[in-house]
Amino acid sequence: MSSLPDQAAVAAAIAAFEADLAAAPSPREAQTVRDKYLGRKNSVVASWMQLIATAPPDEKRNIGRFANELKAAIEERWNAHAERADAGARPSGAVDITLPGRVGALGRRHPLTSVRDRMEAIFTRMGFAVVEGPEIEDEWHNFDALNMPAEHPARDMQDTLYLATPVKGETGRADDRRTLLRTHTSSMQIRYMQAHQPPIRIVVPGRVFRRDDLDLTHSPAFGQIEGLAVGEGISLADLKGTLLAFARDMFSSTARVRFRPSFFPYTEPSAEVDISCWQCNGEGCPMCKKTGWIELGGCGMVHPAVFEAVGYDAEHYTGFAWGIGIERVAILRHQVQDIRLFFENDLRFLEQFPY
Ligand code: 2NL
Repeated sequence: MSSLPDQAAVAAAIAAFEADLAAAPSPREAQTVRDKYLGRKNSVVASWMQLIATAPPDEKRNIGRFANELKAAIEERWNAHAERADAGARPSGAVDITLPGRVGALGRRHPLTSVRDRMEAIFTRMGFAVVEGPEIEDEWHNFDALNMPAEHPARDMQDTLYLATPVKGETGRADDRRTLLRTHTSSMQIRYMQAHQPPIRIVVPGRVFRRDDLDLTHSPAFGQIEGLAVGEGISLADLKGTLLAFARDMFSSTARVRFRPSFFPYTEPSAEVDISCWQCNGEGCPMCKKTGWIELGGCGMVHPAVFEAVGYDAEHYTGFAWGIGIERVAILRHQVQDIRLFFENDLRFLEQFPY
């Protein structure tokens, strides 16, 4: 048997490994070199380990130490070699096209924005133009012009958010100069009628404000889409057809609508519009609270006093108008339990909606 391994033998084996590895022409050959020194059977390290069994007792420890030293030295050199080979395999800065793609985080529209866009699209296809207006209004555009005179209860401080900044009023009356956060987008329809002659067909989406506390179904700020059509010979049938077409497009192609008599100062006659429940087709279920109907919004034929306020000939023109809440439509479409979720911007909620 050859002489037992010593420190010189360790150095010699390392040098031999380095020379063999440098001479290896391919990764496959390099692997063979590694196995020759580190493999579990018949390798240099393995044969040194085997010597321990037959060596004199006082040599066993040293042989083990040298074998482990050699093993660690070769592993270190092999790992360094593998890293170099890896880095050399592609030019630095190049993209490794074998890696899975990295998908950038995509944002999405807020569910209220999607619903509003969808509502606008439906009315736009029916020939309505989309118009927007100021959130800060004067009392004349928000109340007087809509047949709500100074004593009207809706003008109360309890219901409406007044601002400290006065504007130049329309009538010159003292209270006409107060400003407020608009309670509906009707005030913009008034502005539009002042600036345009019939025929007109517009929808006015936007944020409106009421002095309400936040709860499951109320928010002091919410979105609305109001619509207005004015022309010659426009009738209640046109209003019904328009809202039925909207309900079928927005909720269900087989939906029916019903009109319940109601009251608004700015329409006569006035009605609440209900849509047949699209979950149970009017049979009665939890969604419609067993009534078969779901309330959509309010509507009516424009009151002659409104036409007079904007200078239209109320004998010559007729028109219809409606108001629908955007959150309400979103709550119904997506079956959301709490209106506050729309305003909290918690991504766990928002990410549940389609783009
Ligand atoms: C509701 C009720 C409604 C209108 C809004 C309107 C606008 C003008 C003239 C006449 Cl300029 N009417 N808008 C009419 C009826 C009802 O909204 O409860 N909305 C959620």
